[in-house]
Amino acid sequence: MRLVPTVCPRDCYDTCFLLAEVRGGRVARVLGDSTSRVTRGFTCARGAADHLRLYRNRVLYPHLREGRKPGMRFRRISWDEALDVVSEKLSEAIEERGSGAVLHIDYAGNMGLLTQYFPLRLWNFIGSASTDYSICSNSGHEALALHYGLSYGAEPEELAGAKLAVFWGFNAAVSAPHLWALALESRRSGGLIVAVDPRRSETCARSDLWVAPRPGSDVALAYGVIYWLVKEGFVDEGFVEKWTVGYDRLLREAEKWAPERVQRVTGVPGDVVRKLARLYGERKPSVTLIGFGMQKSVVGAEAVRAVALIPALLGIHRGFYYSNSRGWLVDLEYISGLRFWKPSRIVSQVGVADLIDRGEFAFIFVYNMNPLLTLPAQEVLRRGLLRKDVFVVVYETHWTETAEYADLVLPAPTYLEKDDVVVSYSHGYVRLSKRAVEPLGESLEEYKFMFLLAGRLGIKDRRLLEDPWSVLEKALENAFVDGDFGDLLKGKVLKLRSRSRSEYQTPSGKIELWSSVAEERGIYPLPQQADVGGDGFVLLNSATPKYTHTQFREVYGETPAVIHLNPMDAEKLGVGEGDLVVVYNDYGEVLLKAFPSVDVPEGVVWTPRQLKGLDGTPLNALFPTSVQEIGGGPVFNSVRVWVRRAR
Ligand SMILES: Nc1nc2c(c(=O)[nH]1)N[C@H]1C(S)=C(S)[C@@H](COP(=O)(O)OP(=O)(O)OC[C@H]3O[C@@H](n4cnc5c(=O)[nH]c(N)nc54)[C@H](O)[C@@H]3O)O[C@H]1N2
Ligand SMILES: Nc1nc2c(c(=O)[nH]1)N[C@H]1C(S)=C(S)[C@@H](COP(=O)(O)OP(=O)(O)OC[C@H]3O[C@@H](n4cnc5c(=O)[nH]c(N)nc54)[C@H](O)[C@@H]3O)O[C@H]1N2
Ligand code: SF4
Ligand SMILES: [Mo]
Repeated sequence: MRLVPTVCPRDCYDTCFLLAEVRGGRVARVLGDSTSRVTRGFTCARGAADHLRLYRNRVLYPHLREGRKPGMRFRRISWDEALDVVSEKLSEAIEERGSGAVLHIDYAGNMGLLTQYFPLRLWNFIGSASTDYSICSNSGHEALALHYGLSYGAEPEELAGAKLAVFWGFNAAVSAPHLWALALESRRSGGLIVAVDPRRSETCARSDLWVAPRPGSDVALAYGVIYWLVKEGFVDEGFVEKWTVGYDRLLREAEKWAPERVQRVTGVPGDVVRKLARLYGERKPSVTLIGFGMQKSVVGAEAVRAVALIPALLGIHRGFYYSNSRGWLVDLEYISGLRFWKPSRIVSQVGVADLIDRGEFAFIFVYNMNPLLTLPAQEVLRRGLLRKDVFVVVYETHWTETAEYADLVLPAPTYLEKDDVVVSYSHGYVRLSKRAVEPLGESLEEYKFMFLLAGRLGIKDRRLLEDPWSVLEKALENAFVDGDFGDLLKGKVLKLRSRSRSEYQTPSGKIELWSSVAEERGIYPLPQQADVGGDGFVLLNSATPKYTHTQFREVYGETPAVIHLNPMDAEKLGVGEGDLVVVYNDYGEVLLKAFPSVDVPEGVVWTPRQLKGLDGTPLNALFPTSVQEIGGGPVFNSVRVWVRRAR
């Protein structure tokens, strides 16, 4: 028996240190590793099931399509043949239609530097089209940029000693179990936890105070809090004077948010808003954790802007946590090759279905992502991928819905089968993630494939062909506080260096409550509450404990095709528990099973995200390709739907 130190590379806040227990050449168990100060020896239901997922539903060999699309009839081929096909189709696309007709679609299925970033070198070298990576958190990053410069903030360890942790639109009990555990620990020294969420999420249920604004009304709520901070003298005037600009303008705006108006817009009783302000004023230090979830709405970026202004008034440097990925000194541009080469064009990831459907691409390479369940506008996307003039390659660890639309499927090893380095977007602890077992079947590391393909294409550029570990060494040269790349290779745990918390990369070098960058871009310099009223139900959809997006269905079965609605709404619709309902809007319809639940307010429905309906239609058929003004992010939590009983 061997215990191999690895790191969970999934798109998850926690980036756990894990131990793979290897017996007889197979991974028999995956355990939490107690050497991490943040993730401390326990795993979630997903990490603990990785040894099962490793051996199920795997793509083990290259496969070329034989049957029609969509479908799963493929012929196994050799890597040699696969490389011939890819290089031929790629060269043909570039010759006939230019490198802008080649598109790579990828996200964070595995966040390893060698898996997620390094292989981009080839695409950037070729100058293919890239997406803008807007599907998840970009709008919030750009929102914070308006007021703070880079978006980094508090680090998870600070939660344990916080007197107040506010989880704002962030269901951490499910989406970040280790951050949540640290927050729970703060209770031992008198810390309090508040959750702000329209529905009673797992996090709300376990918090000391649950504040429930209407979906999309967080700007009003934040102004309501600011109003009381000012009225009750909780604003740290010395800090505001020294570190911020635009306080007068913010004050004038906040004065417009008297308690009655805040209550009218948010639905939150006036005394609760005041209580939240008092908690903020009296309990320091506090950390405000802003969720990616809340941010994925038509008013998401505005909400992030507004909430992030609160800590500045309390006199805390960057007293929020959103994502620290842009605060580390890891040279991602060097790893991905963006330092040397640029995509010929950058297209909206959220809106890419429209472009594919219009026939803008001749060659599409999908990897590290399962867009056929996770991107919006599924009907359009599917129609686009069925076009005769596009060749689709899917490079995957597992057979997915996206493979059903592929012409060629390539086998990738999971993190348990390769060495890599994973950088977390919350905490700063890094160690080498070691291969536990050899790659299964003929699965091949992404960077090796990149080199082979470059060879087939006759590319000889020395920078492109640089050894991946030497690239990582350079990219991490100044990254650590307490060691260097050599230490990392020896298995040491290192801590990432973060930029100073009191450094603000704004034009004034201060926290710009009134954002000059926004003003220049024609965006209102202060956060603005838009009218979010409308007909039908607001569809909220969020992460559930057993799945990372569409992963782990191999272990836990399909994501439950359910919808939760308030019992009053259920009664009005004549819908009882377990009834089949059609959930629909202008974009599509999905068949789901209904569950009345008091955890969901009237006028709102909730589903697990990225599910497949009972009729096979993806939930994401219900979402448009429209994007947020700031950062181009998706609108998954502000789309309206209607519900009727299925006949
Ligand atoms: N188990 C699990 N964990 C995950 C993931 C996973 O798939 N599974 N995915 C990871 C990834 S990629 C991401 S992006 C994160 C997402 O993690 P979170 O940021 O926690 O996002 P969600 O789970 O989408 O939703 C958070 C909460 O926002 C609430 N919300 C929706 N609209 C509003 C609003 O207008 N105002 C307020 N105040 N709240 C609102 C929802 O009701 C929900 O409870 O999770 C990461 N962690
Ligand atoms: N309705 C709705 N849709 C959403 C969201 C929402 O809140 N609501 N949230 C959005 C958000 S925040 C996100 S982050 C996206 C996530 O969208 P995706 O990234 O598409 O989500 P996953 O299902 O995790 O897909 C990752 C894929 O990468 C594969 N993979 C894992 N490891 C490796 C590897 O080492 N190599 C290779 N080649 N492949 C690997 C997995 O098998 C999996 O199929 O979904 C978005 N879609
Ligand atoms: S999915 Fe997240 S919580 Fe679960 S093991 Fe991986 S990093 Fe840890
Ligand atoms: Mo995400």
